[in-house]
Amino acid sequence: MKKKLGLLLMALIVLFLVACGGDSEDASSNDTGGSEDSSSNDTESSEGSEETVTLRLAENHPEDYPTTIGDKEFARLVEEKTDGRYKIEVYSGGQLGEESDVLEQVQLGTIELTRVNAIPLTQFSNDIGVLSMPYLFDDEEAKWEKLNGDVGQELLGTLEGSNLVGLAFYDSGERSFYNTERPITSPEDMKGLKIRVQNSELAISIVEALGASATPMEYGEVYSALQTGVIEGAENNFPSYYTSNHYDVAKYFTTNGYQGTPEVLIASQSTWDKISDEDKELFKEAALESVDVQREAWAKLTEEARDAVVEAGSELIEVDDLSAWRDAVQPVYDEYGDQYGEWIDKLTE
Ligand code: GTR
Repeated sequence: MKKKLGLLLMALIVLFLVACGGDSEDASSNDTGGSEDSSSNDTESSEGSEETVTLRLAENHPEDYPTTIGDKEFARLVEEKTDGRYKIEVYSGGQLGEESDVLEQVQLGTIELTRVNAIPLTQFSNDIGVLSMPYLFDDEEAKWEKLNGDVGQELLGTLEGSNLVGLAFYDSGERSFYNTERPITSPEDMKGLKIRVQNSELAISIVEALGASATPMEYGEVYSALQTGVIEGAENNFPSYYTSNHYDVAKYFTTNGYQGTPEVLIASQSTWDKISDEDKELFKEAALESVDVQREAWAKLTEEARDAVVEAGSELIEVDDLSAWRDAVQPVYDEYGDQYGEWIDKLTE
């Protein structure tokens, strides 16, 4: 009896050991699969060895749009610099939601990274609004020296406390007005037009200073709003006007390039807090190094988009002398000048 019990006990011990061994193998292979398939912020496995952490980056533009090209270069560089400790998967085409929903999720940490325009960021850092002041920058190269340098980093730092961490700026050229109604040659022609704007007080102020009425709306809703007459116009750069097909429904494009707001690469604070200081530096380096590739793609698509919309029948109303437009937005400087004075000096001196 004793012998039988002893054998049973031994068999149980062997079974237990086999089961444990099997489990640990499964667990580690599951971990690797899991972190590749879904997002995970755990930097270490249960054994303490390092594994790949997969992060998702939300992008609202299509696959071959310049910001997506920048995101992918950032992803490539992060993977390379961290020796594969981090992998970033880019979800383009708004798969993860519209810009403001994505921003909320990034704040919550349910999406780890995103690329957004700087205008919607104004609701989290007033200071960042300075980048959307009309006719702020005269010289593109000087602008990029500032944005890629200390002033740019200082501005991104003003997001602190909003659960968003700004990593670098991407090019978004200049925004101009387009509409379904008529050729707009001067600010007076804007009177009474219903214009879609991004979700920002400053964007509303600018459009109102021009005598038009501003309707804040998500980017993904603009095409049908133009088509159905809910709005009569919008504003954006050539690449967005083209790839969103807005040119299909709003063919009068006035080249008054009134706003040079850049794009921004953003990390969630909760993701950021889980990254080691060394790796944070590598992320920042990767973000800044990806800017050149993004800007090159930007310049290329801007040309192509301009040609393509003209080819498709858009009417470009060329504005050579911007002085009337600059005068018309003066009330915006009267309203925001004090608030932004110091930043304007830093960015343009
Ligand atoms: C684009 C920008 C998008 C989005 C869009 C908009 O230029 O790249 O992220 O902000 O404008 O007007 O909503």
